[in-house]
Amino acid sequence: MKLKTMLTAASAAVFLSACSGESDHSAAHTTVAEHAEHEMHASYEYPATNGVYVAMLHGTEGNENVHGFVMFTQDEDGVFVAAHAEGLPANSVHGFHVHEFGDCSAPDATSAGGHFNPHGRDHGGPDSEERHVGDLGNLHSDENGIAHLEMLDHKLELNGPNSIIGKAVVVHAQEDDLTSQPVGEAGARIACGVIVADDEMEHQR
Ligand SMILES: [Cu+2]
Repeated sequence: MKLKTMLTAASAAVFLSACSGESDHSAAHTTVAEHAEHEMHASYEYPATNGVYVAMLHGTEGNENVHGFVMFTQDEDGVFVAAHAEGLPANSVHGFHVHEFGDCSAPDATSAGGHFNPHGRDHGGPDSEERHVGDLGNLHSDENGIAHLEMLDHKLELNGPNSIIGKAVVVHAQEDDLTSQPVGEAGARIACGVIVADDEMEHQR
């Protein structure tokens, strides 16, 4: 776990420096091709690490200031999730899920579909027995609008038919109450990113 925490911190630093130097980083990417090109560019300075899956988060229309990333790695006891987002309102809470389609091309990210729910369960929180596989709870921003979350999840899978690879991570405008059906009343989608293998992004250079 210590190694992963260090890796996360290093990636966050690289991400931030890459961001501040890129004038077009927060620009809206209206086509899939543009988005893919941006995704490749944004990932350029990530360390090459096998078995790491990353979703680069891009703000949806009207939320262009929001950006960040989510990393997923297999751990002995589950899937380790490290999320970092910036450009959020200060001291706010935002629903955070894996959605069923790896398509963030719609301006409002509705193209990502609903929560990833391969077992047909009810919506819940990350610690609920009854939950969608994609139910990851909430991101909490600080006074600077920065959110960071590290957690070990026991429902996500990175292999097999219910793998989250190729799906999308979505951040919502409002708090997920973890109980309301079907989506926790988390509101509009403010950021979205497709989950891809970190080493695949390396190959796309
Ligand atoms: Cu969601």
